[in-house]
Amino acid sequence: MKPSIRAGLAGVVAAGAALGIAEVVAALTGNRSSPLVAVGGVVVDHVPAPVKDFGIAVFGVHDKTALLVGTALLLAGYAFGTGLLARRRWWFAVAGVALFGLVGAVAAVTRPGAGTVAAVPSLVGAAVAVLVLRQLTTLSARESPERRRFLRDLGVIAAVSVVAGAGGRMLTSRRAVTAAREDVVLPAPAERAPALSPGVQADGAVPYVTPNREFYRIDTAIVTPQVDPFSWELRIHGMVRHPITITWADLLRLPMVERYVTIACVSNEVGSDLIGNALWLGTPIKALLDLADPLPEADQAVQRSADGWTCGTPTAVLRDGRDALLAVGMNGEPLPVEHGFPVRMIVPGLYGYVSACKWITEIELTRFTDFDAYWVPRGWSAQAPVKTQSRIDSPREGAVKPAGTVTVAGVAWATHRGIGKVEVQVDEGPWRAAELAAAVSADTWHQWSLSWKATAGRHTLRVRATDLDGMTQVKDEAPPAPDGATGWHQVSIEIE
Ligand SMILES: Nc1nc2c(c(=O)[nH]1)N[C@H]1C(S)=C(S)[C@@H](COP(=O)(O)O)O[C@H]1N2
Ligand SMILES: [Mo]
Repeated sequence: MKPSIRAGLAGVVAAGAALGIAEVVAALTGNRSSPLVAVGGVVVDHVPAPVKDFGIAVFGVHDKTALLVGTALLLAGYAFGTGLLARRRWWFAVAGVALFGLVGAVAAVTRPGAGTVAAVPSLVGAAVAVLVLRQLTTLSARESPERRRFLRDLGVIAAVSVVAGAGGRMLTSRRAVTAAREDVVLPAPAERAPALSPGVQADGAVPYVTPNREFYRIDTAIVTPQVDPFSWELRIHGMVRHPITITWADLLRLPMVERYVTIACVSNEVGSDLIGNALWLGTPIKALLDLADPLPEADQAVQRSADGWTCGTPTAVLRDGRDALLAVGMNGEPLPVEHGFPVRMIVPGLYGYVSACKWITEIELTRFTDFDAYWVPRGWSAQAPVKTQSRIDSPREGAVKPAGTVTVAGVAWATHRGIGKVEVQVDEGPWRAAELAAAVSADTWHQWSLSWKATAGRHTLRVRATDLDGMTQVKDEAPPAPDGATGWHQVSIEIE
């Protein structure tokens, strides 16, 4: 490699290190202090209109990408030149880096609402660039084997810079979305949920309404998608007569309803807890679908999230009048980020993987024969109504209790069909009807309880539910795949 190329590369990597570190510092001092974001903002604000129009005309919708690529090329050229300078005239190169840092700092400090602290990321970045440039220039000037060290250090510093930059940007967007969520004011519902009667809660069962912090979470996201509500859009398209796109502001103007709905994961094992009941605030999806006017053949509504996950719901289910909601609120607050902020789907009666798309950005009307959503090629059914299930919450497996009256309690669900009865069996004795607590609607779980006169010894308690169609929970044990576990939950306990 020619000495001049090495020197230039050292300059480019030093600039990369500066930007990477600056992103990390910016994540701590606030989004707009990032030199990239600040300089970008200044440029966008000051580009003369004809240049902007030219950019849009030439690059079309990609004008932002073109701006970014153009800026990166300019920067790389400048950094290459600085690297060349560093070989012969070190202090000129330092001045070049300082100028680079100063531009970032001034841009950041003069952005609307910024304080002097906004200069810090640019200045720290410039300092790091000087150190990196010093190190690489020294190595590059020496004879081999130092040259090999030059290449190694170059690579390591470049890699660390990329990781730091990406990590910093991720942290920054996380903070920005958290702040945006805190500022959200949810609209008042056109229809409130009825006040909960104390009769919904059975002693010994989990809370009838699951607090957000305790609500189960299932998704494929390695890092939680950070979706800014103000750039959020939902596109309804595909086999429709009138494709539509709505923004966050459009959505919040639609009539909202409040509904208690229990959602469950298909992966829930018998007796397990991948299920929760919340008060959702949202707008019925039916009205939006009616506007888009799906073609009669479009039997599948595929929902797609900001991170590309998909699920397919029967179009008919979304339009049959049930409370299928495009939801924005959960238990009185905006959706928590990990539960889909700003917008998700909630559909009573179907497992989450075929209905409850979080961070939703798209609904594409299509046919089940034409598209398999995320979990279908992985061995799960395309159609998945929630199976009738029940669970004993107390006593717990392995509990030791004194003889006398023991309250057996838990939850039962057959969402959207509703629970008709719950029965409990002690050992191989007769099935006894449990007392069924009230429930707001067929779309939520029911709690139940039974007083049992416990005698000394080891006992097995079993539960089974029957839905309002008269179908009793399936006894045969089956694993969750492909469309939901079956079997009766039982616990073994000891009475002293
Ligand atoms: N974007 C996205 N949405 C998703 C998923 C996902 O992986 N990605 N998982 C689904 C599954 S399998 C379930 S059970 C529910 C869980 O919702 P929760 O995490 O709010 O409880 O979300 C559904 N929505
Ligand atoms: Mo799930």
